[in-house]
Amino acid sequence: MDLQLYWLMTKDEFIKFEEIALERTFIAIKPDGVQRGLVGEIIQRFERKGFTLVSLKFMKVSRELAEKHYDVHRDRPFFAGLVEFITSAPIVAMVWEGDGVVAASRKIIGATNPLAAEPGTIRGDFAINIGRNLIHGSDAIETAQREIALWFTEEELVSWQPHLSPWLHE
Ligand code: IDP
Ligand code: MG
Repeated sequence: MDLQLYWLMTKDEFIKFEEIALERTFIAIKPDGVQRGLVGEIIQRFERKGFTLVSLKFMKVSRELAEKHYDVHRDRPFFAGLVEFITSAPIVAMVWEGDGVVAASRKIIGATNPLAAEPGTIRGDFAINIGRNLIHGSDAIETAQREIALWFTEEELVSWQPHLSPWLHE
């Protein structure tokens, strides 16, 4: 974004610009990430990359929400165990925003099987088992939209103008 344009925009104009231009993704730190004390470490990786936090909540997940979230996996053999695990202890649900945030988050997270995940990714650095892979991230823009709507109300999504923006974008 043009630096001069950025400073000249009113708050309403910025919010409109943001709605048109910015992508959002749904990220959840699963119960193993919380229990292992990795919440700060995980959040820091998204923060220092330059993405913007739009919402965050610490919560126990209901069976209904877990089943809806993982609906695409309903017929897979691991579905019951996955729902059991996600509902077993608190998680951190978040929305992050920025250009290309959906695909970039998947890279930050790493491959589904942590033993195949590259070092430097969250799963590659901190996990060893597919059923304890610490974190969820939406796999496509449409999935992100569905998941954000499932986990958050419109009021919980905070549009704001990070002062770092001109130092992160041309
Ligand atoms: P993703 O989290 O990398 O998007 P998905 O294929 O969408 O991976 O699977 C959702 C979650 O289900 C995984 O993160 C993992 O926790 C769990 N899962 C996937 N495949 C298996 C499996 O073969 N055994 C046990 N758990 C699995
Ligand atoms: Mg997935």
